[in-house]
Amino acid sequence: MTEWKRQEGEETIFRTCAWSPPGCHPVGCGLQVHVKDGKVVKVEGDPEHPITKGSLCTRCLALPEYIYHPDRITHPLKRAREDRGKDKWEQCTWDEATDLIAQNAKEVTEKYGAEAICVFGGTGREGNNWYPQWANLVFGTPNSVYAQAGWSCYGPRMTNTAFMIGGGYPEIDYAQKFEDRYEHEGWVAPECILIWGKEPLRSNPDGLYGHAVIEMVRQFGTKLICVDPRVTWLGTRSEEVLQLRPGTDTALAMAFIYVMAHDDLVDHDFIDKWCYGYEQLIERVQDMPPAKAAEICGVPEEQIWRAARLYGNAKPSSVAWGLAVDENPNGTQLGQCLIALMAITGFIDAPGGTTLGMGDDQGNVVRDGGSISADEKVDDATDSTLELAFKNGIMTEETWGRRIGIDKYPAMGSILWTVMPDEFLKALETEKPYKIHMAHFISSNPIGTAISAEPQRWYEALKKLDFCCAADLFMNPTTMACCDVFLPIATTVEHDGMVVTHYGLNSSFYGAQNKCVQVGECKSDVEAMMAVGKKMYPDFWNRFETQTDYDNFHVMRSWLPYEELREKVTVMSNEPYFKYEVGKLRPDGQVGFPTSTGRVELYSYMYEQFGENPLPYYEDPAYGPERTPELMEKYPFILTTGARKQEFFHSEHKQVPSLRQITPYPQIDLNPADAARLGIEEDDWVEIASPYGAVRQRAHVVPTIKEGVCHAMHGWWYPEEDGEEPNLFGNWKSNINVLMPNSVNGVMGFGNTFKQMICSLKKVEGEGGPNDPDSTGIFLEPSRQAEFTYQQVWRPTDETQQA
Ligand SMILES: Nc1nc2c(c(=O)[nH]1)N[C@H]1C(S)=C(S)[C@@H](COP(=O)(O)OP(=O)(O)OC[C@H]3O[C@@H](n4cnc5c(=O)[nH]c(N)nc54)[C@H](O)[C@@H]3O)O[C@H]1N2
Ligand SMILES: Nc1nc2c(c(=O)[nH]1)N[C@H]1C(S)=C(S)[C@@H](COP(=O)(O)OP(=O)(O)OC[C@H]3O[C@@H](n4cnc5c(=O)[nH]c(N)nc54)[C@H](O)[C@@H]3O)O[C@H]1N2
Ligand code: SF4
Ligand SMILES: [Mo]
Repeated sequence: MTEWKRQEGEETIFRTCAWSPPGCHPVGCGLQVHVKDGKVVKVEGDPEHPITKGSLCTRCLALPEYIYHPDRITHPLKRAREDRGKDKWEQCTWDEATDLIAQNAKEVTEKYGAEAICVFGGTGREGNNWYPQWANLVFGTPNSVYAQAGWSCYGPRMTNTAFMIGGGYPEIDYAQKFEDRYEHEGWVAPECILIWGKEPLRSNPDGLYGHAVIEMVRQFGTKLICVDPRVTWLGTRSEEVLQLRPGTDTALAMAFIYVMAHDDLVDHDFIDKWCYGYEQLIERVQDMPPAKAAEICGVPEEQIWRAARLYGNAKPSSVAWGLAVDENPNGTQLGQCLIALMAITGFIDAPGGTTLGMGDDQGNVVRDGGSISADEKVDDATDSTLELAFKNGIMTEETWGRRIGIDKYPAMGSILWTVMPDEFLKALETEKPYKIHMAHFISSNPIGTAISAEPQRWYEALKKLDFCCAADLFMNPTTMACCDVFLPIATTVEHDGMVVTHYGLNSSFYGAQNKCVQVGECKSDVEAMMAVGKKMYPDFWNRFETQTDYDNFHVMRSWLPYEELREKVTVMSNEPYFKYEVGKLRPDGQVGFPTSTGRVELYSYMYEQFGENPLPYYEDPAYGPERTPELMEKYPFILTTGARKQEFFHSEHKQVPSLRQITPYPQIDLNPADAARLGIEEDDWVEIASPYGAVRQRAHVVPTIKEGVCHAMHGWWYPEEDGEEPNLFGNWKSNINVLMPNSVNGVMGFGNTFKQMICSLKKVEGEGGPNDPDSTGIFLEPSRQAEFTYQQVWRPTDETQQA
């Protein structure tokens, strides 16, 4: 094994694992970073990395351009409150910047209580790992905010898993936990992978290394089934692509279970021993025979039978479930069906099936294939963030009880440590149940073009706050519009750290992030947090001097002391299969799954407890021909959005030349038949409108998208443009989320319309680009009628009361 740091001529070469910034999930891909005269000169893949074996995607290859980009902020900045929206930033010292943050936080806490502060975090970047700590341990507030309508990313799938299986996160098995990988004794390749609303080649989400799917297809003949309204790259290599109408997935998944039961393609032994509620589930799916699902989903009936049989006959089989599960108000039920499909085959936690992790929902019990027992707990190091906050007098339980929106959505509050986002937006606007005065943004840009639905509302609401600060790397619409202090953050190769897949919920390996260079005065997220923490609650925070102190303090992070991990670069988790048979899944050491029945709950007591139907049911999309027929005349297309592109991570990377040249403009995909009818040609600028607003993107006419459906890119702004208000880097021009409502949620609060809205399309005459003055900020009258939630459709039935 090559050393983690070596000298070759004038270059020092570091072996390290990537996380963020720039944006990525904890995939931990292996890098070799070449440094000359204190500067990164080249980044290449690390052939010795057990998972990625030398391959990298474009974003890591473009790291040098990102690190040394002229627009990158490398010193702390401050700005007078009256200059918000103007480019009137002044450089200041870290001491001054952190003083300003601490002073304001203390003032707000004294006057209104700590809950008047909120901390925004986005998706699983490293910085995002710390936003509950910033909230609960630095500011003592319960209000961490993940601002996506209906908390529609990973949270719903985690909740499905927690309620039905008891914890962890099911992932396809690509021998990712073992050093010898595909050679590992006992490992077998999945014979079939059902890929549902996910494109892992582009997204590598949450620690899944998507390229492994290609490896298994090539080396072991693994067959693929894709459920997707678009034919993706993997789709073209699949046995079946079920091109359904977006948002109708639950009908299709119920029909899959119907076929499995009809043909008796299930593992009765496993079901008898380890599943609860199979009979009720099968009775429920009798409502959804393939013929009915075919009609709802716009998929041939024959194909449903064929695909479900292919899946049901495969031994072993696996399921890759993606974001389309979360971004759907009926997605809780979809997730429920997909977990059932993983379990009734008997291939859950089995080789070549769907792996489970041993982490609890804090992600903190994994060690060397076994759990950390209570007597191994050292001081308060294994306490959760909340326990630490209470114990150290930083936050009281009473303050924790004021977390916004959780009274209305307790299911969400029981699994996730944040506010209920849609309710939080209302709280900002109405100042009820109380007024929020201060916000801190870490790895999230809610006025920008990714996380928020109706960003126009977030913009108005956030501008009112007394004090705002951010920890980021570039100016963006949020920092420009409302921040008073800006803390410059170090990239993944500029600080030490640790990365673990699935945030510890299902770890394949632990990787070291090894510091290679220092840029300006940038600090890591943890260092920035410690700097403010020391000024807020020194008794707690003064115990840490370096990021390594902090990492080693936390069990999830200190599975191996950082100093040892650095030398090894990666250490495999080696988690075994069939953990439920030997008591390795339950905290009490009993066999079975950590649910109340000890089994996989196909009939879910937890759902029932939170007022949700314990069994899956289908509901039509919130917007569409069934529920909003009158709107369809004006908005006849079904709109799905945000399928990932390898060159961008959400709103990021638009300023990196070699990445931007791959896709220089935002694109809306539409079918050639639709394009012909509308007189739209490739590259035409198109105005896309919904009842909430209108924006422009460029037409990409492709047969791979279903007729009547279009797909728009998310995350588009123009960092090369004027950043001052009102333009805000062209934030409103192509931002597809201007068209999306908040508050279209399922019973437990989850789901949004990002993947199943309605829209109209119109060719823009003339030049029509984003710089056409007519195209700036076209808002239609926002209609707030969206609050017809799914609760109004589904009501508890007698059946719910039984059991
Ligand atoms: N390069 C890159 N990687 C990323 C990200 C990024 O921005 N860029 N973002 C990260 C984040 S936060 C996440 S959550 C993951 C998400 O990653 P994935 O889970 O892979 O999700 P998406 O790429 O959004 O969408 C996957 C597929 O769902 C299809 N789809 C659209 N609507 C529907 C529908 O209604 N039903 C079904 N069945 N399919 C549908 C799309 O056509 C697309 O092919 O990616 C992560 N990785
Ligand atoms: N229409 C549509 N919209 C979507 C989606 C979709 O499918 N369709 N997907 C949604 C999903 S799943 C998600 S998760 C959200 C994501 O939304 P967000 O996670 O909020 O993404 P960004 O808006 O790109 O904001 C991230 C900011 O963090 C900064 N940053 C990156 N890495 C770090 C770091 O390690 N530390 C710090 N301090 N800052 C960092 C970046 O510079 C950027 O300004 O977007 C959602 N938006
Ligand atoms: S998935 Fe791509 S961007 Fe993310 S760490 Fe791996 S190579 Fe880098
Ligand atoms: Mo996400």
